[in-house]
Formats: sequence, structure tokens, C-alpha cells
Amino acid sequence: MTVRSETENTGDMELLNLSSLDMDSDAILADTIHYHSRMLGRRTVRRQEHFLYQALVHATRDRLMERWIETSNLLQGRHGKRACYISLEFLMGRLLRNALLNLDITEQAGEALGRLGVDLEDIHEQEHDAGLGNGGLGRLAACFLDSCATIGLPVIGYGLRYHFGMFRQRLENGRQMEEPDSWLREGYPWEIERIERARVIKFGGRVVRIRDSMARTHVDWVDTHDVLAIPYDLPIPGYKNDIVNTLRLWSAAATDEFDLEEFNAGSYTDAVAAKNEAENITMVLYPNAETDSGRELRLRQQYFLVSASLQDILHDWVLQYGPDLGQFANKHCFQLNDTHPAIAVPELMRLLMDDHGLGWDDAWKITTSTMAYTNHTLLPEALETWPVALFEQMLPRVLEIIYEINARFLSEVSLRWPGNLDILGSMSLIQETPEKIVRMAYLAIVGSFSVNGVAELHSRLLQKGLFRDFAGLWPHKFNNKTNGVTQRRWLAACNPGLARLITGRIGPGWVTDLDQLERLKPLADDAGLQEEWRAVKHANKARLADDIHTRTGIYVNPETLFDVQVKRIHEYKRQLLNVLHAVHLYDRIQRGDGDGLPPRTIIIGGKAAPGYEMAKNIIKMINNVAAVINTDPAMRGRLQLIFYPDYNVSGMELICPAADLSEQISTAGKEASGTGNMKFMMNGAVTIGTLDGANVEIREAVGEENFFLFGLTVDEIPAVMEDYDPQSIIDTDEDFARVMRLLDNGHFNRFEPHVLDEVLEAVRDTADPWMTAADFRAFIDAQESAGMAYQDQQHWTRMSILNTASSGRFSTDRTMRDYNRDIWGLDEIPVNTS
Ligand code: 62N
Repeated sequence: MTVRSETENTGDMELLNLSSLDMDSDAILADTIHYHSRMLGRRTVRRQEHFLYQALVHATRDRLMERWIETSNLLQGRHGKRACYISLEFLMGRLLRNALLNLDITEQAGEALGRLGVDLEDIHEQEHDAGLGNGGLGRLAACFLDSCATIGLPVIGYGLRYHFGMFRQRLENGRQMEEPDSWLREGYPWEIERIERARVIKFGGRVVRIRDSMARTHVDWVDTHDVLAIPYDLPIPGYKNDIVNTLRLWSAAATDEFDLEEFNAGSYTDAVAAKNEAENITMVLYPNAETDSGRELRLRQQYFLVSASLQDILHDWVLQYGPDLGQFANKHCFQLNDTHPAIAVPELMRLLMDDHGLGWDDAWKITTSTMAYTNHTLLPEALETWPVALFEQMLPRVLEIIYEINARFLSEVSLRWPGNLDILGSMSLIQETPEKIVRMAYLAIVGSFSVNGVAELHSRLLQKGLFRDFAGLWPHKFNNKTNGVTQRRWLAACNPGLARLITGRIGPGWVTDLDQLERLKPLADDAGLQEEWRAVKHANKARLADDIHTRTGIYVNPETLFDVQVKRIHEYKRQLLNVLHAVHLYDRIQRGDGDGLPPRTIIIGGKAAPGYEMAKNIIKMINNVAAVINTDPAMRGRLQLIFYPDYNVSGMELICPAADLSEQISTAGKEASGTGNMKFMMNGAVTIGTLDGANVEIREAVGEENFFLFGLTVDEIPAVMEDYDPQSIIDTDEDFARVMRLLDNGHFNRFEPHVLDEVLEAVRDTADPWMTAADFRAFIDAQESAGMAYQDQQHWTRMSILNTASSGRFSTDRTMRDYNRDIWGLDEIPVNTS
């Protein structure tokens, strides 16, 4: 290792020429043993051991570290533009398997452990999921980072290091119980604390204006309660390209100089105890439903993330380029993951004006040419708002700026629509309800140069519906970026059997160019491929069956059709419709009408927000129906229903390779995109679904003959809703009536009267926004077709192969190129493909 000259402006000495570490199994073994004994102080190794996992992570991390430093140096020297993906959630899951894959040392690591008599798979099991997200939105952010590193985009993720991530789900008598997720308890070997980059975040206090000797007014935000933001960096390796990007997660800590006054007044212990309040900010991830109501701590989290991240970027700017911010907007873009970080708009204004001395117009130009907003929901009730009063006391200076943004925006509106007071009221950033509230989505739209939805249908509906007036005012801002998933995690790593089979037929290019899967199309009827394809699926189903047995004690049969719905539990996603179908199959088999049906295992998994009663009732219903079905001798070998407990990222890595049928059955117009639908498709599941979210594009890509479509369309729904009468639908459908009779009669809640009442009432509600009854018949018929199709295994395998072969478009590599082309405009890092 040699010491090199000073860096450009900082005067720091730079240590360069890190000797690069060997990547062979000997070197990995030696380093793993080194960490195991020298750092962790262990004398012996066991097969299933956390310390060995930690030691292997350290050995792996060393190999990432040299590439990480190289990547930072490269970026620093290039003076190029960078994007920041700001998100309250990054649902990373486990990192080891992905790191080994991307470093191309999976085999070497396996061999190294093999020599210790240890199976690498057992070591993977030791890793705790980093569950810093709720569902699709958080996992999307994680897939984006993988793709950016792989295609060489200089993108940094900014998020929060929650002490407790997504809760663990346990079932007690079929009901969801939440337990804290202590993912940091045994230490988290992937993170690097960067205490030297800590920032101070201000809360509370008041705003004062000071005139200087030049008669200029300065705004000061004083008497604040300050909290320290400490960054922890995670490495984000690209696939075999020596690039390592960064995910920077902020953790809250008390400032050392906390509450000097109290300290001096003698209440030393009170002052020290105040530490707690500061550290609360990043204590826990909010396990939110699609709706949220004004929780103070949540707003604190949002501001804490945004202020720390923007300060971090501005600090680096000044270090590298000095105080002139003239070129700042040419070198930065901030992508806001939903409205959760929308407070970045007024916060960047504040930092530019109050800390960096810019005037309003210059600051506004920079803000509105660097901010871009992604929307993830069409549910109007899920649009985030915050009480003005809360802003007033927590972030008084930020509120002033929001008011000023609004005043200037509304004068633009009145120029466009002179004399139209209604539109002023409906577009205002402040909703003048008795309790005044800030509309965060509108703030995000006004402050951004780009507003995108996450699937074609979703983006279209946003412009026609929720954001119609804004789309009229600024059509150029609105665009679509259809979601994707990373095929490295969601095919190469989680389905090694299928990955090997595909690579054997078409070569390995698909791992970084998913469109190459198209080359499978001509082979869809190849008998040899078909046979191997089925064998891989069967092995994956056996693997999942083992996991289900471990989790539930129930044996499921890999020979049956695996019919899978895993996602957050929400009424709009209609797990209820799926259960109604399960009851229908149960009824058919009971009445002796089940002979044409393929044996089927229905698997449902997902978490309900702890405060979402209806979602929790649906979980209870699934489990009650399952208990009856799974113990009825008449169902044996014909039908099973499994509730998969504690569904998370690692669960999906076992589930999606094993699915035959993918349930994507939301009420049309409610699911923004969906991404589980893409993971299933990529792994050869056939979709049964509505024309909602990205299902529309999936069906277009695979062809209508390879997709089981059902249900009302977005355009049909309003007319049907006019005189919607679920009871008359039930009464005129013999199968539906029988299903409801079983449920009404307490067949599934024999000794628990009324536990299903709310759910059954919801089905019959003439105002049921999810229109479960309206789609019952169509769903049952589509399921019938799917079942029939499955009986012809050659035909089914052809559909399965064509689904994988058509999934190229749903890679986040494509999604990220779209963002970069239309929004970010970054230069790709030249990739080392040696
Ligand atoms: C999903 F504000 N959204 C979409 F705190 N939201 O439902 C899905 F209340 O259709 C998309 O495919 C996916 O985003 C990716 O675009 C989603 O996952 C949340 O997790 C969420 C979290 C917090 C809130 C609201 C929603 C909060």
C-alpha cells in the first residue's frame, strides 16, 4: 500500500493502491478463518453458526471495500452528475448471496466453507433480512440500487437506519401477532459507520430576522432542539463490473452539547435522559397501510432523512467546488420515492437561502430543476397530508417556505384560470379544512420537474384523475416509468436451477440483458427443455414444501398446482376473493363435483398493518378456512390452503421459483403497478389477474393466450358501481350462494361466533369499493380455465416457458435506463468487464 499525493481541494492524504485481494477459495478460506478467530475470538466452527456467517461477510466485505474506494475515487475525479434516490424505505433483504454473485465468488465461497465441513446454504440462513421497508415501494428501491450499480449509474441511496425494521409476524389461533424485528442485535457486519460525516438536524425553536450592516435581511432559525444524524454506509455492488455504489442510512443520536441549560441547572440526569428522545427518531419503521394519519414521529423521520441527505450533498459540493452553486443543478438530481421525502422541496430552499445565501429565485430554479417525484398509489385516501399546526411547532421555518411556495404557485394558477376560485382551492398546497393540512403530493408536484407513475395504466390514470389539474398546467412534467425487478436476485440467485437451465440453452447474457430471454421462445415446445423445466419447477416446489413444513408443521405435496398470492394484506388486493375461491373448491369437492379439478395447494402470505382491523380479520378468515380444509379427509390429495407466516424478502426467494399460478387480482385501477407479478412471471409462473397496474403490460408481453384474465376493467367499474347490489349477485349465482351459506352458517368458525362477520358484511356492502362480489363469477371461471390448462402439462410448460421468455421488459435494468434517459441524464460509469 502506498501513500499518494493530496486530493484536489481537501488536502487529505489518500491511501491508494490497496493490494487487491485474491478471489480464490484458498484466500477466502484464510480470511474467513482469520476473522472467525482473530476478530470474533472463536476456537471451533459449527455447521449452523452466526459467527462463521459474520466471518465470511467480513472476508467478502474486504473484497467489496477495495472496489468501493476505487468507485468513489473514480466518481470524485469525473465531476459528473449524480442522482440521489431518497426513500424512507429500502427493503434490502439478505446481502451475502447477492454480494457473492456480483463479485463472482459464489463457487469459491462454497468451496471454502465446504473445506470446513459447512454448507454455504446454512450460512445464508444465518443472515437476518434487512427489512427496512413495508412492501413493494421499499423493495423497488432495493432493486433500483442493484441495477444502477450493474449498469454503471452513479446513484446513491439515502434512507434511514431503523433500529427495528418490519415487524415479525406470528400467528396465534389464526390471528396476526406482531413482534419486534431486532435485526441489529448480533451486530450488522455490512455497515460502515461514518461518524465524521455526521450532520446536525434542527427541530422546533422559532424564526428570527436579522439585518446586517449592508441592510440585508438574514433568516435565523434559533432555540432549536438539535439531533445528530450519523450515516452508516452499505456497499451496493454491481454485477461482475467492479463498481460498488453506496446506500447511506442515517441514524439519530443526541448531540453531545445537548441541553446545556438543563445540564448547568444541575439536572445532569435529565439532560442525559433527553438522549432517548433524539434516538427515538430512527427507532422504528412505520408499518403503514396504504393510508397514514398525522403521526408526529413519522414527520420527524421524514425531515430528519431529507435534511441530513441534502446537507450531506451540499457539504460535499462546497468541499469539491467551493461556495458557488451555479452549476449545482447540472450535477444533481433527487428522486423522491413517493411523497414521504417531499419535504425535500422546502428544505432544499431553506438550505440554499438561509445557509448558502441564495435569493428565492436562484434557489427555486435549483430546486425545481433537481427534484423529481415518483407516485406509487392511486388511492386518494393514501395521499399524504400533514397538519399545518404540526409543521408550525416542529418546523416553523420550513412552514414559512411552504407558504411562500404556495403563494407564488397560486398566482401562477390564477394567471392560467383567471377568476376561478374553485381551482385555487382545489390546487392549493394547503387544504383549508377546519384543521388546515399540507398536501404533500401537491408540494412534490409543484417543486419537481418530473412526476412519474410506475406502470402505463397508473401513469395515465394519474393524469386523468388524481392530478388532472396539474397535468393540465404542466403536461411536460408527467411521465411513466414502468417498474421492474432485478433478475440477479429474482432469477439468478433465488432460482439457480432455472438459471443454469436457461444459461445452458441461451448463454449467460440474460443476467445483464434480460431481453435475451426471448431466445427461449423458439424452444417453448422443445420436449427436452420442457422436461428439464418441469424438473426444476418440481425441485423448487419440494424446497418450498420443506420450508412450509418447518414454518407450519403442514406437509404440502409438490405434485399439486401451487397457486400463490403473497403481498401485503389489503382489501384492494382482494385476498378475500382468493379465499372465496378456496371455499368454492372445497364446496365442489364436498358435493362430489371435484373430479375434473387438478389437485391444488393455495398459498397466501402477507402482513397486515397492525392498526388495519379489516386486514387482520382477513388473515383470521384465511386461517379458519385453512383449518377446516386441511383437516377434512375428503380434501386429501385434492385441496390445501396454507397461510405462509412471516412473509418477507427471503420468503419470496423461496416462493416465486416454486409458483405455478400467480394471483394478481386487485380491483382494476387500484394497484399502481405490482412487482411480485414480475418476479413470478420471470420464474415461469402463469398469471391469473385483472387489467390492473403492470398486469396490463405483462399480458401484452406474454400474449393473451398465456395469461388468465378476468374482472371488470377500470372503464366498466363506474357504471357497475351505480347500482351495485352484491346480495342480488349472490342470489343469482348458485356457486356464490353456496359459498356464502357455508360462511354465514359458521362452518369455518364453529366455536368462534361472529369472528367472520365484518368480512362477510364487507362482501355484501353496496358501497364496497373493492367490488369483490362483482368479480366473483369471472374469477371462478378464470380459475376453472387455469385448472384445466394445468391438466395438460405440455401446454402448461409451454406457457410457463413463454412467461419467462417474455419477462425481459420487467428488469429494473430497463427501468433505470428509462429514468436515466428521461429524468436524470447521468453519464454511465465505464464498466470493467474483464
Ligand atoms: C407499492 F405513507 N406501494 C404499490 F407511510 N407503498 O402499491 C405497488 F403511509 O403497486 C407498486 O408496485 C410498488 O409500490 C412499487 O411502485 C407501496 O408499497 C408502501 O409500502 C407505503 C409505505 C408507507 C406509506 C404508504 C405506502 C405511508
